[in-house]
Amino acid sequence: MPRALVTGITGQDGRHLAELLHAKGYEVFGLVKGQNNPKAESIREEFPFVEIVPGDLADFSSLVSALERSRPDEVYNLGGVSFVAMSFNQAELTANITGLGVLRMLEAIRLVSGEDRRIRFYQASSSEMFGKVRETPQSELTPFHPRSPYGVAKVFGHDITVNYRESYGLYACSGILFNHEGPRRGLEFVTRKITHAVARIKLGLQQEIVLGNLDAKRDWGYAGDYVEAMWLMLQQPEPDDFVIATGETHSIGEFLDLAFRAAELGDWHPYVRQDKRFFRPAEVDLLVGDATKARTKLGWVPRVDFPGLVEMMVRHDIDMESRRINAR
Ligand code: F7E
Repeated sequence: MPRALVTGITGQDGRHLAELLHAKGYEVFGLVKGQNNPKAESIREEFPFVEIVPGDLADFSSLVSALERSRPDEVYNLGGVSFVAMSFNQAELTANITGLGVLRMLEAIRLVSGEDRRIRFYQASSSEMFGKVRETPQSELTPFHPRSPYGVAKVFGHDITVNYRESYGLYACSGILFNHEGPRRGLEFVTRKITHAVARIKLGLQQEIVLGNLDAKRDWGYAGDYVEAMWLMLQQPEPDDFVIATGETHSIGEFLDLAFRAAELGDWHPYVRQDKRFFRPAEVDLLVGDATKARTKLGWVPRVDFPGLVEMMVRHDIDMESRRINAR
């Protein structure tokens, strides 16, 4: 039975990946930080097959212990600060966990795996590294120009992954994933913030949605499709880096169009208010990925399209909020 250690198991991608690995017959270990972390409890309830391993990306020795305990064939590093807006307020924390955390894990793998370099490593890199984009669409060859402390930390994580592969022969891959969403997305991210609010407006629980910049454009895919690409990257004869994206870009306005249509609410303009609070000090205006390499070498293709994604999220949130009302 192959064994995998996943950091960030309590997040959206961690949950999707835990399910995927379990279905493929893996023993799944999830790194969880802190004492009595309530998120660990929710993982135990939702995924009883996951073995929780205590540890923190800020603490090198805890990573060594986690590797010794889980003895993984594969490590998926999905942990860290993932909310770009928050990284502006907690830049040092973001650099430490999202950036240096990658180095700590790589170094722990190097130490624990010794000469045989058996452990395969996946780094969750991000399209935020492209930031103020130098070309469109963005591919593995596009230079980086990050626009947030998060993007800067991700560039470090990406570069150090490539460096450990080239320096020590580690099987280390970096997946440059464009935005990927779904019903498990946190409510702070714009897509889920919108679909959750749309559901509540539909059910008469809320009157408006307060948002920031509506002009930003993103390449949005479905998280369930994207974790498959992570796994595929670690099954190849040679490690490499891949852009994972749909190749389509849409504005927040277009997302609103589809979300309001899915809930049969009509025009969204009367419901949406903009507030400076949700604007960022520096913005990433346009992202659209070229995933040709992933398609050709990994045989990866996204299954859920943009309208399908928005509808899935709106439906889920209407069901969730309706159940809440009925449980009162
Ligand atoms: O923002 C704009 C905001 O927070 C998308 C993370 O998974 O994907 C994600 O990063 C856009 C931005 O995601 C609101 O200014 C407008 O232009 O949903 P988001 P993100 O920053 O693109 C990348 C690939 C990652 O790696 C990250 O970890 O939406 N926007 N109004 C808003 N954004 C939020 N959150 N809230 C608003 O009210």
